[in-house]
Amino acid sequence: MLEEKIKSISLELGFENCRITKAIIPETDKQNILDWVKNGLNGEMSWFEKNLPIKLEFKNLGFEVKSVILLSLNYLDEEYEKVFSKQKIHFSKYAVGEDYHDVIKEKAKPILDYLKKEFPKNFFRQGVDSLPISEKVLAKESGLGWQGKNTNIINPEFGSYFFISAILTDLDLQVDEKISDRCGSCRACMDACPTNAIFDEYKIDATKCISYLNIEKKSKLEQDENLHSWIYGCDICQDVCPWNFRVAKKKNIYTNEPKFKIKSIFKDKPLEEFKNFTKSEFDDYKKKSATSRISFEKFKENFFSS
Ligand code: B12
Ligand code: SF4
Ligand code: SF4
Repeated sequence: MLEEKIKSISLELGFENCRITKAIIPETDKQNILDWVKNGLNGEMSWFEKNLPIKLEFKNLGFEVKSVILLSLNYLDEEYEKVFSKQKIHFSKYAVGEDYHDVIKEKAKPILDYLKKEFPKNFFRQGVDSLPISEKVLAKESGLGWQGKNTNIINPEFGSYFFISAILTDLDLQVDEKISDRCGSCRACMDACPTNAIFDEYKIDATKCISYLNIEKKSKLEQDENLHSWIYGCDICQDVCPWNFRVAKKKNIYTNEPKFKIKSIFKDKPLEEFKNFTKSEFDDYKKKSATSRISFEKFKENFFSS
């Protein structure tokens, strides 16, 4: 069966999970996304609004998208705690290895090759954080995980330290079932968020999120915009989640992807010394790194605002 074949290739390649859903964004999610933008909660991420017809309706993608294959790849390196836990400033777990966009694109290539060979008349498009689609909504619909109150997708076995990649196709594939929300009465992420960015259950004001402030916000940080010692991204609402620190940790769920291992530069010197980088040292360090989203000036600003 085709769906089983796609899943077995994905697992053989090292993806931890592969699920399938229809290319449909449920009405409640559509409305939530529209409200989010209407209320300006996307801040300076104007690229988010530009592509709403694609995000909500899969329009203008060059073919009629019928199904979406969702892949997940764990990124937490088991050495992370040892390398970073005693440091005074913090660097997010998803960005200490090689650039996940490149790594996942390369890793998923054999799936695309297989599909294109078997179905030469059909269309396939793969992306990770690169196509203007709602990866979390599709992941939730496919049962890759449920959407937690911190708004990340959580899997009952793997926790939430994983990337999501989607393959869009005009093939009509058999879909998987959703899984239930297992947050229950927990509010740990909401209580721990230092900026109150999670202002209500399942609702995030990106303009307050540290990950937005230290990566996506292009204008200068305001005096009251505190990065709470995070130089790149923020992991607090995931670190306090029992599905990560209790369940996944107990099962030793770490990345199996060698390219997500912590780059040696992080082991050679403490993070604090990164603030002395010259522009050329920074450019060198940024090569093949997930930190390529920020400029030298932004990187420096993050140090001085943290
Ligand atoms: C924009 C964006 C951001 C923004 C906004 C974050 C956000 N929550 O949307 C910023 C810059 C802040 C950000 C930060 C991070 N991001 Co980001 N980001 C994205 C991006 C590009 C789009 C997400 C999106 O569509 N947001 C729109 C809003 C409206 O979505 P939402 O908050 O999930 O809203 C839903 C819920 O609120 C729900 N809802 C609303 N009300 C209610 C009420 C109830 C009762 C219920 C049940 C639900 C519900 O409905 C909404 C629509 O579905 C995706 C990639 C992609 N193309 O999808 C990556 C993505 C979501 N990011 C990712 C990651 C890893 C992160 C960080 C962990 C990185 C870091 N360590 O710093 C943080 C996490 C911060 C957080 N708590 O969310 C991963 C998440 C993987 C996972 N396991 O979930 C993604 C999927 C990238 C990838 N391909 O792997 N990100
Ligand atoms: S990533 Fe940090 S700032 Fe953003 S919602 Fe989570 S805890 Fe709050
Ligand atoms: S910390 Fe608790 S409420 Fe937040 S996402 Fe995890 S289980 Fe859900």
